[in-house]
Amino acid sequence: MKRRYLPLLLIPILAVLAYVVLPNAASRADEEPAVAPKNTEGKEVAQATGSPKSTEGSKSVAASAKETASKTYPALLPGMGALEGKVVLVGDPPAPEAFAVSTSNKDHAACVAHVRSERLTLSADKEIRDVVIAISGYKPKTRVKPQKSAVINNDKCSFVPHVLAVTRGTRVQLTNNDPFMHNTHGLLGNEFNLAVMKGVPQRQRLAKPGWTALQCDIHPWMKGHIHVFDHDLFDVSDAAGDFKLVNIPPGEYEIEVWHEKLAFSFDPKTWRKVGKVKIEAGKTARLDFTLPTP
Ligand SMILES: [Cu+2]
Repeated sequence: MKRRYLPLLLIPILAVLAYVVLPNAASRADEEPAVAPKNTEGKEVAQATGSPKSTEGSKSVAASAKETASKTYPALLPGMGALEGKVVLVGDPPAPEAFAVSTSNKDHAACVAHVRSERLTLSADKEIRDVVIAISGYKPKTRVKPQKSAVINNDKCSFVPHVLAVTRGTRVQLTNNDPFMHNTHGLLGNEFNLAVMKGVPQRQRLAKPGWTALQCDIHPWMKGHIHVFDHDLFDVSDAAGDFKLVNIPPGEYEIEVWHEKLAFSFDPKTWRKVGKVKIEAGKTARLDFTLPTP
């Protein structure tokens, strides 16, 4: 390789370092704790974006709760079992992380009221959103099919959902609700960089299994994650910390998890193991587990 191209090699290395190191380096803030408010019925809801005091923030919270409520799972097939459970933080929630929307950013005014760090989103009962739960080392007998639908929306300067898990080969649709441009930049596992305008969705095939980090280069605080699996026995916990895996062949399995802040791993082989389960045909096993506060 010619010497003048060598500095180009530094670009992806610096991008990865910035992604991994900077959020951890920024730790102290006067931000409100990342604990969700209760809604009028006393049920906890996700504090998806923004201050709960602002009108726009309240709308976002309502939208997030609705999104969670509408999550559906396939029907249980004959001879198969299921697993469900809840993941809760044990210990005191950590201090909120510093989170800054640069005042020099052209979209500062449109974004600042709505966004916050989503590296740890808890309900009022410390239930954890965005934990990826999977059956460890599962190898399906037939090659997994791509999912028919998967969407990441750029909404009020956040990726929604913050963490997406899909089967290998799925084409994720990238949409934009904001009246200005975002770009969705995938790093590590699946590399891509697509500009996304309102009303002009983009599609990206996710061919590589493993972790893909997402960022928007126009709004550098926008971060997200995609996990791509070679099987379909996984889920991402919702705002109430709940998850469900359906159509598991009967047997004994180990369950492993990933979380951006509480159970982070670069390598799918080193995900945190949280328990063993026995799956029986026609039955739904249960595994509730905790993750310790960092
Ligand atoms: Cu953006």
